[in-house]
Amino acid sequence: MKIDILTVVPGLLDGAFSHSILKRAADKKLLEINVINLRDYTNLPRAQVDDYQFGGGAGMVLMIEPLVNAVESLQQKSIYDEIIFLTPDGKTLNQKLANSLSLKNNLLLICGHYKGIDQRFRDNFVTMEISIGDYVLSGGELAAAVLADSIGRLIPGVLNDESSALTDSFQDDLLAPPVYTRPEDFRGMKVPPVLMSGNHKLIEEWRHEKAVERTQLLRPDIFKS
Ligand code: 6GU
Repeated sequence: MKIDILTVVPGLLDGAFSHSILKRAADKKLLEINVINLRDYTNLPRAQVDDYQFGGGAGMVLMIEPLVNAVESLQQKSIYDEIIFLTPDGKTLNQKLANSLSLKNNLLLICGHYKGIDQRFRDNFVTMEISIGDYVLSGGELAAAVLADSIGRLIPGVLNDESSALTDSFQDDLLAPPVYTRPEDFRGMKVPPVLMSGNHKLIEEWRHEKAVERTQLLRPDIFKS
């Protein structure tokens, strides 16, 4: 899979994908992430990409021309399955959406900044709008990083058995059960004995029970009996 990210602040994404699981995905050639600077696609002086909004009001708006120049140039090399604009008024990201996007081959993520982007670009070029939650960020970059991470780790072969996506919180509408590692007793705080029993069936039952308990307690809104 390839994910291209178009931004006016490429520095915000420096290093976001060069560690841990997404680095492994890149090393295994399962995922390629390219950060593209929108300023490379304007012909205006001082690499201008934004302007005042018609009708007045505070805040700059990303201009349609550099955005379209960039998209059309990138489309010479890639056929995008989705052109996604990251925006607080988009559809809220959840695991189901990440799962479905992880099945695509080519995604283009567009990061907004300032007051937003020209509506004509949204109407005519964007195919999907995604938010990462009900709060406002200063730009779409951190949201794009969250989205790319949530998608990238789901690509088959990226995670190994130990970190399998199948046991994640939310994958089956349950939060993950608690986990423990050495030592077995830290200052009198002990690991639940069932985990030391060696009985895998009992352990699986206990984990499921804890996952259900946690979900009912912490996220009654997602709990299905
Ligand atoms: Cl995608 N962008 C911005 N600027 N703020 C957000 C967001 C996106 N998702 C939640 N807040």
